[in-house]
Amino acid sequence: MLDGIFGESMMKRAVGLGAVTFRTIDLRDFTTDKHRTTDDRPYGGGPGMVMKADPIFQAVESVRTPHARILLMSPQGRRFAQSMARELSAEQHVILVCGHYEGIDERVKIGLNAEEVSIGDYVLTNGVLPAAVIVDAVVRLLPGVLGGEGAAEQESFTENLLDCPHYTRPEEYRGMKVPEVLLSGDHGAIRKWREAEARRRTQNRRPDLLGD
Ligand code: 4FD
Repeated sequence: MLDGIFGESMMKRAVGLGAVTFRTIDLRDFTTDKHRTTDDRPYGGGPGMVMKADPIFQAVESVRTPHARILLMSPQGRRFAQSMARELSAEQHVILVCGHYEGIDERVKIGLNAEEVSIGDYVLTNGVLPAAVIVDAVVRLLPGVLGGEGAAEQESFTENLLDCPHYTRPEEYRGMKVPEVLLSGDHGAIRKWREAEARRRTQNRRPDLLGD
């Protein structure tokens, strides 16, 4: 799955620019038993399986550098947001650990000094899609990766507001017109309209972004 994502055009451009390098490793390659077991039954009983500590330790230790930041994808984690994407885009080395099953042996988090990160309040079968979300959000912030310079900066969430509505040609489509102000050429009025629309949308859809 990750190799598919890393083969996507924005990722390829980023790699081509030398802005980032990727490496995927398979936890099963760090097991020692015949069945290449990465999970086991939970101590204390109960349903589901738990990711064993050793394959994860071995895998991470095979790639970690002194400055590496280690993230564990988990619904129990700190919530990923644009602010963290910005933070990670300044890191030298990020390692994303994608677990399966119900959970990961707690000693992995402590022993590897790993941070648990969640992309939202839902449970997926594994951490690969959350890791891909983080990679995408971070890579597009790297210098030169997005077409227009600064394009990543002037957008939704950089000032804690939702984005304003956008329009392109034609001026009228199926009876729906482009707001007059956007055709006016009055850049001051356009800026004010966009800001007011962004605020109105944020108030309606995401009042949490304005309030607390
Ligand atoms: N919301 C997320 C991350 C992982 C995941 C898993 C413990 C489950 C959702 C550790 C439980 C890993 C998220 C795998 N689902 N599933 O970011």
